[in-house]
Amino acid sequence: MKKLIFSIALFTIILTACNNNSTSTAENDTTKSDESAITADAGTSTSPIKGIVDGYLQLSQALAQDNDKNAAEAGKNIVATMNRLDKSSFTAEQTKVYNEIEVDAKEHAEHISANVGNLKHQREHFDMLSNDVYDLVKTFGAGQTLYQANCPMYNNNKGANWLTASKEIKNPYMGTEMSSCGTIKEELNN
Ligand SMILES: [Cu+2]
Repeated sequence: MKKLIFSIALFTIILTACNNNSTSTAENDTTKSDESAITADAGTSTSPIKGIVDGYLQLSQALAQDNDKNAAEAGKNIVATMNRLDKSSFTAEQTKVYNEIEVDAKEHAEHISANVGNLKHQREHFDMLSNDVYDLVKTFGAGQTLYQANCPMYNNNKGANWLTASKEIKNPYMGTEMSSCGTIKEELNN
């Protein structure tokens, strides 16, 4: 009897875990479509750097999948977004931080877009771009929860950071070869 109760308890836990998963996925989906609706309308209530963050997350996902072409496409999107960014609503502090990273971040995104066939070089620029985007998110907020993750092995164990919207590690530096390598360092809740 004890055994049976234990089994039921365990089964319930598993069920609950699965339910949680599906609920959060559904929630994410809803959030996503809501956000795009807002962007299509006016974009006033979203973070001013939302386009950059979206392009960055798209880039990270492409690198995690060893997809150099999609990475290049995402790099191009980041440059385009930055070129048409409306800075008129920035605060003094936001303007200062944005001006500090603007040229640098654009250059990294451009190199990533120009290096189809060279994932290694795309990842070198992604490493530096990640620091720029981190500074932006810290200053502007991303309008969504992001996490800073760390890969200890990249660049001969010098390590590198990246930003992710999910706690589940999909390593953009090691790619499919070592997809789950890395840890979450910080939650950026804004
Ligand atoms: Cu380069």
